Amino acid sequence: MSMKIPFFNNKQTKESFHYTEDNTPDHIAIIMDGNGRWARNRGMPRVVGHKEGLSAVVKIVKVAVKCKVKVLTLYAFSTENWKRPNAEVDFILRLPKEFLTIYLPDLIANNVRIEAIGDIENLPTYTREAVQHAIDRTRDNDGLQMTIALNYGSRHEILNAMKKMIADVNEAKLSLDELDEQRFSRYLHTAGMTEPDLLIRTGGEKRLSNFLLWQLAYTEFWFTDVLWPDFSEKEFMHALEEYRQRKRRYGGI
Ligand code: V0D
Repeated sequence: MSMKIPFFNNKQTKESFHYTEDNTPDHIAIIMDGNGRWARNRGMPRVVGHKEGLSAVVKIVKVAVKCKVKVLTLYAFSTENWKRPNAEVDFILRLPKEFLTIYLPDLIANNVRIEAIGDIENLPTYTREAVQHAIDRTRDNDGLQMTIALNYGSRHEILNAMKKMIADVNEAKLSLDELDEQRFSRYLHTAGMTEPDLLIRTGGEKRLSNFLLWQLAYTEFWFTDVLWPDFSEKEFMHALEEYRQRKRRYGGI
């Protein structure tokens, strides 16, 4: 049975009305695909779609806050994205600063904590510094955790985890007998995070594209043809509703 629970967060605004429904996923991962196509459909350059994608991000973050989702992990830039034309890569890597300049105060007002996963060290300084500033600035917030996957690739993450783990074995900090799934996952970028309950991919493709391969082992998948800039509260709520139905069905068998 679902029930609405009014709730005011510590920022006490009229808008900060939260409600919970049974079986709301705690952790949602999203592949935000379809930005380039959104622009092309309008006869505009691809980068216009990426920029339009920014407003969809903040919109969905706010809906997630409202639904009391605990973690939102967004695939913003993959290690494969470097293969795109230089000008597009450069444009995309300037988006975090642009996004945060506009929306960081709003995210802080919503008690959001920003985190990043991926190979952050190998990003341009302007990208890394903008993201690091946001992480530092939101460190003490205890509302929604918004994890940005930046320069992220899952196979790279797994291989890197394995290397660090082997180093610990060689230094006798870990023995092979005590190695299990739980210990291994501590070497991943997502160490300490819960695994996603629901994966959403917009833009019509039905694949993982090297996103969270280990972490998605038991996750429910939900795909939509809607392009990311058009993704709205309505589709997000639809995904949550289908997730709740699936959980209820399994529970009944
Ligand atoms: C482009 C659509 C938000 C997908 C959304 C550099 C691709 C817009 C961020 C963001 C991107 C990054 C860091 C942060 C807060 C937000 C972002 C990138 C691309 C990759 F702390 N949108 N966004 N980062 N796109």
